[in-house]
Parts: sequence; structure tokens; C-alpha cells
Amino acid sequence: MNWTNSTGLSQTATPGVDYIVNGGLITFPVGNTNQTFITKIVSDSLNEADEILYVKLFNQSPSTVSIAGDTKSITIVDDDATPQSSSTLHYQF
Ligand SMILES: [Ca+2]
Repeated sequence: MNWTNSTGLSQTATPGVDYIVNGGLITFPVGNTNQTFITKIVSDSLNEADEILYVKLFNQSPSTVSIAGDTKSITIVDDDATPQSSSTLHYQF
């Protein structure tokens, strides 16, 4: 089946800014319910809230296979520190 992180769903992460839009083919061996894929996150230095993006599975083969919960959310956890405020200003005249 295919997967994509371009779902068109309302989310807080911005495609192309917070993550790279991609997708591909993913194969589940018979009897296996777990599989791994890679979504690339764009690093920045902004202190911001965690953001959500969605990943969707589709085009399963055979088509009779059912997918329980074909859309899942991924949380991009912000790893940038809160900026330190400048509490003291020094003036010299
Ligand atoms: Ca950040």
C-alpha cells in the first residue's frame, strides 16, 4: 500500500516548512501489523509549540484488506530553548 504525509487535513505543521512532503510504497509481510517509514522533519532554531502532521495509508492491495485507522498523527516536538530575556541594560555616559 501507499503512505503519504500530504493528506490535506487541517494540521499545525506546515508542509515544506516544518517537514518535507513525501510518501511511498510500504509493504506489510503476511501476519505483520507494524512497518517503518521515514518522514523528514525540517529543523529550525525557533522556540515554538509542538506541531502536528498527519500520515495516511491508502491503496491497499489486495483491496479487500481493511486498515484500522488509516490516518495517524505525528507530533513534531520543539527542541529549541526558550530565549533568555535581557533583564539588564548597561548605559555608560
Ligand atoms: Ca523549533
